[in-house]
Amino acid sequence: MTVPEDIYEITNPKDISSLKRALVNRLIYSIGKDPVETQERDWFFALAYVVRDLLTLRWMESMRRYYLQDAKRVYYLSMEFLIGRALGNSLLNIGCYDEFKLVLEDVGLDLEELAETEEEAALGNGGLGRLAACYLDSLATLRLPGFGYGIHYDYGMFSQRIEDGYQIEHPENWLRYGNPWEFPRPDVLYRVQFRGHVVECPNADGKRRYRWIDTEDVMAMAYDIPVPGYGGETVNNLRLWAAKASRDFELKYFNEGNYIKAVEEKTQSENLSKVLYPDDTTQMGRELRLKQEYFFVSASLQDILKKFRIDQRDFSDLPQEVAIQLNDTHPSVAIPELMRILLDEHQVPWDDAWAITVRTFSYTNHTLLPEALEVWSVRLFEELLPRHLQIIYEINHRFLTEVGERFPGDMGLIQRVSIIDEERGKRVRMAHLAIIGSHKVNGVAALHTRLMRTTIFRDFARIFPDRFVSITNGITPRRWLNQANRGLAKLITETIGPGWVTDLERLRQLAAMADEAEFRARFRAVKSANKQHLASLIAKRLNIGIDPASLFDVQIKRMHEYKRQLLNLLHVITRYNRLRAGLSQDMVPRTVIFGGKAAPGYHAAKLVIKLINDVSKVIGRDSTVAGLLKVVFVPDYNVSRAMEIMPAVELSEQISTAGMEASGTGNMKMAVNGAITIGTLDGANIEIREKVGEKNIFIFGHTAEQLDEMRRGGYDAWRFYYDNEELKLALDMISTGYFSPDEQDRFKPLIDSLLREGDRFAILADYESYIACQEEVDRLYLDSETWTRKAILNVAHSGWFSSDRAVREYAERIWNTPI
Ligand code: 26V
Repeated sequence: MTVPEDIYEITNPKDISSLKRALVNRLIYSIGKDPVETQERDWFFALAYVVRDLLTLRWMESMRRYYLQDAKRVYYLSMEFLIGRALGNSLLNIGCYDEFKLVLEDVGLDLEELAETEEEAALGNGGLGRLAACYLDSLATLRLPGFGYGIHYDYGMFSQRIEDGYQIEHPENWLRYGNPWEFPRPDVLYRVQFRGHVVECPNADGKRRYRWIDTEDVMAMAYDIPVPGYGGETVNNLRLWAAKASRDFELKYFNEGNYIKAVEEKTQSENLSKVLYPDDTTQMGRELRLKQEYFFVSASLQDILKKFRIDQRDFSDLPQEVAIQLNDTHPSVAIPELMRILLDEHQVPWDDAWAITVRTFSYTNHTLLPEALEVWSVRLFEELLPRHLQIIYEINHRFLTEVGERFPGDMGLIQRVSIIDEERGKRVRMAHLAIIGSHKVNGVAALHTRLMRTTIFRDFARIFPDRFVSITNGITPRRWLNQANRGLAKLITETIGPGWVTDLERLRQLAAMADEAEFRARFRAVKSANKQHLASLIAKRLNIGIDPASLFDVQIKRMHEYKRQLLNLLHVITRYNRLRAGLSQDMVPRTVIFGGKAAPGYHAAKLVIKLINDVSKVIGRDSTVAGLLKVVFVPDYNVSRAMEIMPAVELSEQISTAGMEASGTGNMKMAVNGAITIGTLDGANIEIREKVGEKNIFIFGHTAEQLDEMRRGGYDAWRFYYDNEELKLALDMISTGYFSPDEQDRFKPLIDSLLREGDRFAILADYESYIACQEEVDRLYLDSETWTRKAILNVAHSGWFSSDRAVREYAERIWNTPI
């Protein structure tokens, strides 16, 4: 049917009175509340429904357009999408923010306050999940037919509370009041098989055929979330899968008359999409995690192929029509799954199926840390996915045969590149599978890609010299500048016009302004207002007073040993000691802000949180440093907290052990918000230095190569301890209970890891240059004109870190969907 135009409720989104009518209609008819008797949440839901309505029309138009253009589709498969709140972002992207602000004022409500009632979609751990969300924003803004596929978790990232300085995890029931953005699609339902066994049966033509039978099945039901691009023209889709029991259980037990058992089994299978795994540090090989991975991969591939087959195309066309990006190895079981579908369900010959598969998939690696690389025991794989294991064996066999032919006699090579790790119990190495089954493998920053090619995947780089590419991460300027920092966005738009929102490199035009005193004053006024705002939030929520005139020194990210929050703390303690010794003349007042969650089982990271809080307490109580030094741990760091903090940062702490942070994206968010980075030559910091210029960044510490060399010569932790009195003092204070008088050896494990267990993260080796670098920071901060100039240049030269640039590179170099 064709829809008559006059049926739409809002024909002109700039017409305030029609917006208001729509809002009140939603309140009454969708929420069922009398406008005279409402809570703030009711209005939030009513507003979200109106906005969703506006998105829905454009969403349908976008889908029609893609269909008519017969455009190649890009599918981004990710276990995580760390979206955050959607209201403010959607309003800005469709260009109705101010209009709705007026409408709400009319009914006596404040839009910003209302926006706070939205539960955030925290369906991710950290960098990898947030990157996926930024890329969805860019795909839509660039008008590319790019779709996310993931899991509809009932419980996303846990919320963090701090009790007595310790992290306590609480489940976050973000769907408690329902999710106004999503469309449940009970009709989009796929069967996902598990367990069972494989039987071989000859085909009519005598060829062997495999059937996977007697499986235990779970259903995957779709939830669709609209993803608006900037300007609101294009709206793409994020499809998340929730587990629903298959009716087989019911029938089986109902027939036996065992009703309770039937319901029990039903809840069991629906547990699959219950919770996000909150540990991105160590791979633990849990059965439920592998089930989650296959569950969403299987449903997504069925969905992708169903859409592809609409026009009865031949499978050999798949790579021209479809690109599938694997966000880390988590969805890499998609490779044997597509093979299984082609081989077993459509009788495509192996070589053809393999060529189609490799040309369709590409894989992004996000970490080099060996403990985070995914491996699954062959036993578990065989139990859950017996047919996939067979296919993996066959992929491996053919691959190793080819390698053997190309590199005769190199047995070590065969063992090293095999998908199956034969040592320490047989295990499937998912990264090897992902590399072999993709036509492109990308690292997320230049150094990261180089290390990938020269260290953990060097054999593969030799075997597939053209497969490895580098695409440095990016962040969306819509959320991280236009939305999060309204003050700076306004100043920029007044200075260079509004084009930067979709063409961030235009920020370069600000470079000339850095030399103008008047512009610097305005820039400073914005930063100062942002700092005051953050100070007032901290005062309100944590009841801690911080001085808005002090230097805001910020480290916000997941708690990890390699990110070295402990190194930051050693500087804080050293600073404290210097202040108490009366050496305050060259030091500027500082507020050191930390925020981040530790994985629930990561004891060392949790102990660092406790140490930060203990140090904060001691310093906070010491009147001799009042007004000069303060330490704040902001609990429950998440996307919303990040949006509050980023605009107020002056010093951006990016101090990971060189070679260990694949890219970092918080570093980019802070730079574009006018912070100056203090960091190591790691991840994208290197590229930030290239872009902003080495005079406008504080670099310290050993390079990845130097650390490598140092370790080869034998790392002597004690030498650093004895050679530096201030370091020794700081470590001794921690280990002798200066910050924990109630439990003197509380932090002994942290000190032991440095002094007795080899200091894997080279904290001691980098201490001295870090402290020296921090002294330089103080010197520069005293000269506020020069500081401001450098901060402006950071903004001006951060345009390249837009996720629009990154997604364009994927489109050109990997997906073959150039823009
Ligand atoms: C690993 C695991 C292990 C099994 C359980 C769940 C889980 C979840 C995630 C991960 C991988 C985490 C890797 C990651 O987040 N890497 C970060 O990716 C960012 C985006 O590319 C990058 O900026 C960060 O430097 C990198 O640490």
